[in-house]
Amino acid sequence: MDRRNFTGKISLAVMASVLGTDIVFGKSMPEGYLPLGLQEKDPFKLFGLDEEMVILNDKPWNIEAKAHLLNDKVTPNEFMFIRNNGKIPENVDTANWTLTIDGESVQNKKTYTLSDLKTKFRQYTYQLTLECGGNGRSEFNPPAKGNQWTVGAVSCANWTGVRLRDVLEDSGIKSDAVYIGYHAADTHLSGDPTKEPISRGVPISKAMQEETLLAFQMNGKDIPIAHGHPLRLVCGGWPASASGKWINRLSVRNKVHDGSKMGGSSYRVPCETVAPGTKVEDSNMCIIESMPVKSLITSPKSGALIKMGNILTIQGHAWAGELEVSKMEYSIDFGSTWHSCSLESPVNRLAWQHFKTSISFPQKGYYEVWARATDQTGKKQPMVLPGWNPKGYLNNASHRIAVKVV
Ligand SMILES: Nc1nc2c(c(=O)[nH]1)N[C@H]1C(S)=C(S)[C@@H](COP(=O)(O)O)O[C@H]1N2
Ligand SMILES: [Mo]
Repeated sequence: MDRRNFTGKISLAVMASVLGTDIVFGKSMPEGYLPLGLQEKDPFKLFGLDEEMVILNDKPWNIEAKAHLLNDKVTPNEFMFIRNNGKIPENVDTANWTLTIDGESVQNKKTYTLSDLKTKFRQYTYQLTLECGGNGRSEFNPPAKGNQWTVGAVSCANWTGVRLRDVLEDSGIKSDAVYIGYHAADTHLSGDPTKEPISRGVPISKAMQEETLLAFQMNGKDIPIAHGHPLRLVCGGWPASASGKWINRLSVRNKVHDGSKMGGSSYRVPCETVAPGTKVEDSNMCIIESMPVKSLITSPKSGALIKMGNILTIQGHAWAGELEVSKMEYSIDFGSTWHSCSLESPVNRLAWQHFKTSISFPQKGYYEVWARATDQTGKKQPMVLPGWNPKGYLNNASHRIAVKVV
């Protein structure tokens, strides 16, 4: 964030949210004064991130976790990936923030303040898995343009808010409603105020699910600014691009939403598998919906050393978009034989599941532990890169760690 843009425009509430605590005598600060704590450009301090998080891009900010940082059952704020398409809004005024529900297929266009949302509707908390559609992009060949995410653009935090369904029902949706599209307060990198960095959405059926939230809290506190303070949409199990941050308007559409990054090769893949590098017509590209089955070994860290005769415990998470993961396996012989891990049920639908197992190795030497999840329909993670697509989405290949037995 740029000091010049900060000064004078930023509200006390936003400063407090970036600092992670109230500014006790904030009302006495001279107008336009930027507290020292915010003159910091260090993204780790700015976003309260662990120093091991990896910065992929600073314009806009895109930051991922390493596998071993994601070992917690519920992802803490400091290990949560940050993915931005534009500039994080700087003048968020929580007291005057509103959400407008409009669009062709709404009966009554309505505007809610945050306190309307909080008081008028029942609140729910769910653990929801959010994975960037481009997570794993760095492995594609030929390479795909965009942030070179490895494995760490996934999180499962606790989200608290109201059901989108309850708010949509309050505004009244018409029977011809097809899709909802979000609009948000972040700004386009070009500086052009008429352009939206991203404006995506989901079909009505996904919007109406119990777990689809208009959230104002993450992990029990106000959502951090980088993750969408003061209001974000959370559509667990779908590419996280559907979960609009800083939202101030939701349009109920009578057609598939046509906002920024809904068309072309954005968050879309060839409807049928194509050979790597193929040019695919727009009309043969399909919007990514539920994310595919995937897993991550979060402990130990790749490169672990263990003593011959000792048992290695591995653990991690598995998820499968809208589906449940029904089986978790590992291999230490490059996929020739597979053995099962214990797997917990999700705490709620769309939350990732935790696996664990103990492994003993036959002799000293170099090994790889490969992990493979199977979803409830029997679909397994592939061993190698799945179907190539122009933007490098949906790489759910088996995760692996190196282990040396000495
Ligand atoms: N307004 C807005 N919402 C957004 C984005 C954005 O750039 N602007 N990025 C999307 C993408 S592509 C992802 S992967 C997730 C990332 O959420 P996070 O930064 O909270 O992890 O936010 C989504 N929501
Ligand atoms: Mo994303």
